[in-house]
Amino acid sequence: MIVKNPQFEVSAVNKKQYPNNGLPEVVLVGKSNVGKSSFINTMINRKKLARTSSEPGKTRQLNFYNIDNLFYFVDLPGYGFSKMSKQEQVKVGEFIEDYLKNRKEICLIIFLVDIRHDPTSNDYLMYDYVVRSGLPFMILANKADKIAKTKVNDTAKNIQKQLNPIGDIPTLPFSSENKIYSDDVWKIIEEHIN
Ligand SMILES: Nc1nc2c(ncn2[C@@H]2O[C@H](COP(=O)(O)OP(=O)(O)O)[C@@H](O)[C@H]2O)c(=O)[nH]1
Ligand SMILES: [Mg+2]
Repeated sequence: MIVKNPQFEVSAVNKKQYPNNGLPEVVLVGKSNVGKSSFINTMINRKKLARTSSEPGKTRQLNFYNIDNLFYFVDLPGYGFSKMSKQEQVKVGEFIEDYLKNRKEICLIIFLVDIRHDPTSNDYLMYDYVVRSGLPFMILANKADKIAKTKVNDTAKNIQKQLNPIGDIPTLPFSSENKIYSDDVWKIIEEHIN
């Protein structure tokens, strides 16, 4: 897909601020710094539309990016942010869970993990939220540029084995630094927004 006119639309801190035009939503989920905002920028070919690197003060907001009036990328708050208090982490967890459970517009969840590491305990917790939401999702093993090219596919498969031993959830490598990975992800997105 060639994106022509991506627009940042709204940072929502409560449901009333969510868009109400019924466009499907593709949601980015993953721990802080895993690359959710960078993913959006890479897919839409804009260096800085989505704001990268996390801001501890603004954890409980959803950022909606309108992609050519076809769908939204929704940037969820990251979890596992070390500077966040336990209490705040619980609140962020509830905020995310509520959105995933109740938002009818969600058509696909993109679950990002870091290809360089085994999934963390927070990743497993979040994975369970996503599974329990019953929504379609895929796993992206991000920052693939950080490991040897020859190891990328096997490492992504290994991450899938850990999170999804049954092997029914599409799992692909990704890198915001390297366009070659975006085409396969676009294919899956296009299947879900139509
Ligand atoms: N090498 C590399 N760095 C990345 C990649 N994706 C994100 N980053 C970097 O990781 C940091 C966090 O990215 P960001 O998109 O803000 O993560 P978010 O907190 O999940 O939204 C930034 O310094 C990015 O430049 C990637 O695919 N490869
Ligand atoms: Mg971000």
